[in-house]
Amino acid sequence: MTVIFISDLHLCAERPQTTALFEKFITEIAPSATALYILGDLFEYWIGDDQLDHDSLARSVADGLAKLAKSGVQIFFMHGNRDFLIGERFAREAGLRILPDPTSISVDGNALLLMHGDTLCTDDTGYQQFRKQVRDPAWQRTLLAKPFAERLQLAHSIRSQSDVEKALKSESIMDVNPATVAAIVADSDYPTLIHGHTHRPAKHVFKIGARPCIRWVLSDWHESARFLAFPATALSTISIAHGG
Ligand code: LP5
Ligand code: MN
Repeated sequence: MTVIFISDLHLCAERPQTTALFEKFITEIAPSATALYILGDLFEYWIGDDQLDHDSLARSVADGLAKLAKSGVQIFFMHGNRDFLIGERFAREAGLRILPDPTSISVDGNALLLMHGDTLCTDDTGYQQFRKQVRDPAWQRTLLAKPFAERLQLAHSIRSQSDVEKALKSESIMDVNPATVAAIVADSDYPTLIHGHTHRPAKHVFKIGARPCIRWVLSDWHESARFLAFPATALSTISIAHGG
């Protein structure tokens, strides 16, 4: 039984190479898995499920996932900090199930704890404050009632503001906080943790007290596309022939 984990594709019209890698992934690699877990930031941004009507890339991603689901692969999605507004319409049309963050699962007897990863970055207090605001259901209802064009403009403003603020933050502030990781792993009875968000792909083997622990960090798909086919010893890379 192979279960595949991906995150942080940040699909958008501006990165056609990533879209091509995603198409290759869902047609040639994912069909051999029993389940696919998308741990957030599938899209560069998501401003409401009516993005399916305005954005041809969003539409074709949903259709591609639906086809994969129809072929028998179970698909699960967890919200990221870019696409936390993905809702039930997208889930239905893409043939997937939305999971809460965190989610515990078992694969071949291995206990796994799945997260997007942003909640582990507790030193980034500016981001955590922002997250609290945008995950508030009342804030989301108000925003989702606004016209699409207005939401799009707001998303672009937040993206630029985020880039400005990130340039002022240290790398360590934007990484996971080890004590936060240790607390959640210990609380969940020491599962293998799998998350994305930080774009620092790695397999960390470490100890909490005397307990050996594993933390997989998934990769973004900007330069190369990588996925975790569990169980594995390393992330796998998808490449396209002819450098295309
Ligand atoms: O995303 P990334 O990797 O660049 O940085 C993240 C954190 N930033 C974010 C913001 C997202 O990039 C933007 C998501 C927009 C899509 C959805 C919009 C839906 C709402 C509108 C439509 C309904 O998550 C960044 C972290 C970094 O990861 C590392 O962990 O540091 O966090 C920030 O930079 C947050 C800032 O500290 C605070 C953001 C301020 C936003 C202020 C809003 C200004 C609005 C202007 C309105 C005119
Ligand atoms: Mn993220």
